[in-house]
Amino acid sequence: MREIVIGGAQMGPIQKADSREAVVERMLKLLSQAKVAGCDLVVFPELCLTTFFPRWYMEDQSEVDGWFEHAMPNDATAPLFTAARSAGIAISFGYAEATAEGQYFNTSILTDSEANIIGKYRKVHLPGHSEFDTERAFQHLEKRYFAPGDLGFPVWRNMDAIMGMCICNDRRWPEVYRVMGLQGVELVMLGYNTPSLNSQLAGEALERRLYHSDLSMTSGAYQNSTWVVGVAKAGDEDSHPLMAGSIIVDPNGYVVARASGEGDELIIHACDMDACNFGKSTVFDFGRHRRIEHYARICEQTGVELPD
Ligand code: ING
Repeated sequence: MREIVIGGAQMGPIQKADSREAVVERMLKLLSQAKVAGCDLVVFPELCLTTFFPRWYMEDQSEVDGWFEHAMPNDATAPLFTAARSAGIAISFGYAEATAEGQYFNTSILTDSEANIIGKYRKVHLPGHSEFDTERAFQHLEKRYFAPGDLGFPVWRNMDAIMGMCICNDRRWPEVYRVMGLQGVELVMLGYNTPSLNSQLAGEALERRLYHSDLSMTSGAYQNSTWVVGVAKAGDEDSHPLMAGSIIVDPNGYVVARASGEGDELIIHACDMDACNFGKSTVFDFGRHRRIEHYARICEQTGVELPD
C-alpha cells in the first residue's frame, strides 16, 4: 500500500495590508500541526502569500510588481522551506511569479520531502478580464496581471506516486485532469481563491458555487481515477468574501475530508495511491476504451462552431 498522509492547509483571509512574513507565520503553524498529525505532504492555496490582488484595478506597474515573487525560495518564504525540510514534509503552494525575463504567472510549486522544488505549474485557464469592467460588482483581473501558463500540465514522480498540479479555475476544465490522467496521475493538487459572490450574477447563492467547486473536483477525480486535493484561501479579504470548501477527493470521486470553517484549517486524510489502480485498469483504462479518432474538435476548436 503506497500511503501518503496528505494535509490540505486551508488559509483564512489575507488582507491587502498583511505582510508576507505574517502570512508565512500562519503557514508555519499549519505545517507544525501537519507534522504533529503525521502528514507526509501539505497542500496550500493559490496565491498563498498575498491577498487576491487581481480584484484590484492597478495601472502603476511598480504597484503590480509588488504582489509578485522574483525568486523562490526568497527571504520571506525561506523559513517555510527550512521547516518543511526539518519536518520531512513535502509542500505545494501557489504564488505570483515574476520571471527574470519579465513575465508574470499565477504559479504553484511542488517539493519533495527534503524541500527541494521538483515541480512548477503556471495557471493556464485565467478567468475574468483585462480592463476595468464597469458591469461587474467587483473586478477579476487575472487576464490583466498574468500570462497564460506556458508549462502545460506536467506530472512528477514524488514519494512513490505520480503527482500533478493545477490552479483554481483550471479545476473547472475537464481537459486539465485528462491531460494529467493520460500521464498516469494519481494525485492532483490545486489551490483556489474563489469569490463567494458572482460578480456578473447578483444573488447566485454560495451553496451553488460550493456545489460547482465540488462537482468540478469530484468529476475530475472519478473520470481519471485520481486523488484530488483542493485547498481554498477563504474568508473576507478587505470585505471581499472568498468561499472555503477545501476538500480531499478519492479516486472514486468521493469527498473523504472537508473543511468546516473559513479560516486557517488543516484537513487530513491517509491517501492510498494504490486506490487509483482499479479505476485505471477497468472503467478508465484509457488505452482499452478511448477512441481518439472522434475527439479532434477538442484540440482543433477553441470556441463553439454551430451547425448550419
Ligand atoms: N477564481 C474563480 C474560480 O474559478 C470563477 C473564478 C469563479 C470563475 C466561479 C467561474 C466561476 O474558482 C479563480 N481565481 O480562478
